Amino acid sequence: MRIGISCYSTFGGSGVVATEVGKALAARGHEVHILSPSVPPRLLGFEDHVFFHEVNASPYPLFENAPFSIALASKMADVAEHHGLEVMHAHYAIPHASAALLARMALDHRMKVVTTLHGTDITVVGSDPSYLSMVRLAIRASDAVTAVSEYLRDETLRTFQVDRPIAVIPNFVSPPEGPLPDCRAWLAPCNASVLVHISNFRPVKRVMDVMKVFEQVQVEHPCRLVMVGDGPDRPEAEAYARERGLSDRVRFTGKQLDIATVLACSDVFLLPSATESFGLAALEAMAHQVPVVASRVGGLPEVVRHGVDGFLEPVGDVRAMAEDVLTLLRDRTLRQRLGASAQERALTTFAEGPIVDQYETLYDQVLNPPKPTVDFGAHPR
Ligand code: GMT
Repeated sequence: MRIGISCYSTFGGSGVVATEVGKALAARGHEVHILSPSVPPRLLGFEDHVFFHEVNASPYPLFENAPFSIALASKMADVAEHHGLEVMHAHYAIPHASAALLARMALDHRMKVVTTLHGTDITVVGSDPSYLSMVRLAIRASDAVTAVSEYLRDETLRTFQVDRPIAVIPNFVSPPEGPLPDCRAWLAPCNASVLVHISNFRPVKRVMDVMKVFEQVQVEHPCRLVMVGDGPDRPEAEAYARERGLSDRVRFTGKQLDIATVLACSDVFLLPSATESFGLAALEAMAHQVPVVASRVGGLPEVVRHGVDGFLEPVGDVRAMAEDVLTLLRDRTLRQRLGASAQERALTTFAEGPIVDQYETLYDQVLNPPKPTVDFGAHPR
């Protein structure tokens, strides 16, 4: 098949998933064209059957903001026309799905549109009145729609009051590639334990809860906190670390491509989000045998089993999360047991191969829909 994949290039789960799906499909021999404002972080190096197309919205004095959605739709139509794309897979509804529908019109429906909903495109920004009607149209008019968790599918049906099938195709992870450098010695000297948080530091991630959990834990157990990523709430978290005298125990790494090295030397992963449709970062931690302490919210319970792969607590319950972390840090056997079961779950239930199969089957279905059966009624004799 010849497949277009449209996604954001910022550090974030939807771009990661889109790129990994694209690479996996290319490895199966499909021709994959990735469209994005810049090269997505996971699209490193040269990959056979993968082609990248940069989307640029040219400025013009009349524009207050150059219309990215139109430039994206235009690029989709051009790439589809010149490379004979059969399917455009839009990751994140705004604006990728709407742009794909425009491109499909421009191509007189010679290309199918598959939309994958990721999370805040439904739960936060997508339900904002300034976007809602177009997100609803994108959901109704795509040839197929997928959601990354059952929670997100149900939220989509409820919020947008649409009546159409939405396939749940969860996110996936690959086994860690080793050997990885051992950074524990310099990250956490004197055998201190390592807590880690990875996100885009937006309000939905509640990074101040991460700081407060760590603050409580470090009073009772020697540990360090590694904060990976960047975003609007990083300055507040850094200020908190300074004001509370925690700076020598908290390391803000900024955005990192090599999260595997950090995860390989971490003891607990923290994800106290206000909402999370899936929690890809938690799944990546699990793949590295790192148990997760997270909020019991959204799709997280579909990924992390409470008491089996980690612990889930109500949103904002910093005390309970700190207790869970201490339980894990104090009991090495428990931590190893939860870490092992987390890894087993990540690499079986969320293994790349069977999940990419589901996308491949879906493309096949939109390209070759079952023929409607014609009922000629009973023949009168
Ligand atoms: O919503 C975001 O934080 C951004 C979005 C993305 O584009 O990275 O993340 C969402 O999609 C990820 C990949 O499917 C999921 O793992 C995240 O849970 C989801 N984020 C939220 O629901 C907050």
